[in-house]
Amino acid sequence: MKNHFLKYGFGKLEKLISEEEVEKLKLLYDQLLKDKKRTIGLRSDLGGDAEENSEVEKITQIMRPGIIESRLLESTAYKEALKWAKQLLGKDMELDFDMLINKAPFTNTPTPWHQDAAYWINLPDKRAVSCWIALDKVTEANGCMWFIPKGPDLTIHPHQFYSKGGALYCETDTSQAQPIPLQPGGCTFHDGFTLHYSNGNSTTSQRRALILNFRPLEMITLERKQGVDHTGDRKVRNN
Ligand SMILES: O=C(O)CCC(=O)C(=O)O
Repeated sequence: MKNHFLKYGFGKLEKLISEEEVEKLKLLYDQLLKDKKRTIGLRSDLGGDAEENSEVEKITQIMRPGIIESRLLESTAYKEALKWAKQLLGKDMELDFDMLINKAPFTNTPTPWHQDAAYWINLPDKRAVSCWIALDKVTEANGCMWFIPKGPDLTIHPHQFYSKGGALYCETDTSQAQPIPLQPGGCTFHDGFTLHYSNGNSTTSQRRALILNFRPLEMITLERKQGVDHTGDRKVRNN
């Protein structure tokens, strides 16, 4: 996995956490999804501003859920992902932020092609890795992750908003893109410069992902000094 990640910018683990752990996480996850009061200020629709009076978010994103539900932070998911982040990019890696991204049944809204680094401020140490943990079985039909393999390239392509208030997007050649289906408890890792995407959910069940992002502790300190804590509005910060 490490060789693949370092060579292509992404990797996959069949199992990061046990089925029992997945079940515990799903309970906390569903409580947060239902609770619009508690998640206010951290929650938005990655699919764009929800239509007025619409109850259904196209893609629910909840940033830093560990702030409001500390039991998440006790999960072995956080411990195991951190172990891997250190293996992949060095012992100084620490959790920068966590997030939940849920695609509800039949919401049919893709997460457009992008690089995470476009959302972030420009930091001197570019090492960063996101661990995307599937809590449901993920397939092409409900929104598994897709990646475009890359070398050690740190170019950030120009990004723009895909829809008002929604996700960032960049034009790219997708001919080499690879889907990564997973069982619950499996995960992918990608670096901040790897282009990735997911299809909309066209199935009858949810597609719940817990995403943990790691970077060097010194860079997290630098971000916080500049007021960046991964809450607040989405912006292109790094082109
Ligand atoms: O879950 C998704 O659809 C997209 C996730 C993503 O873009 C990320 O983890 O960086």
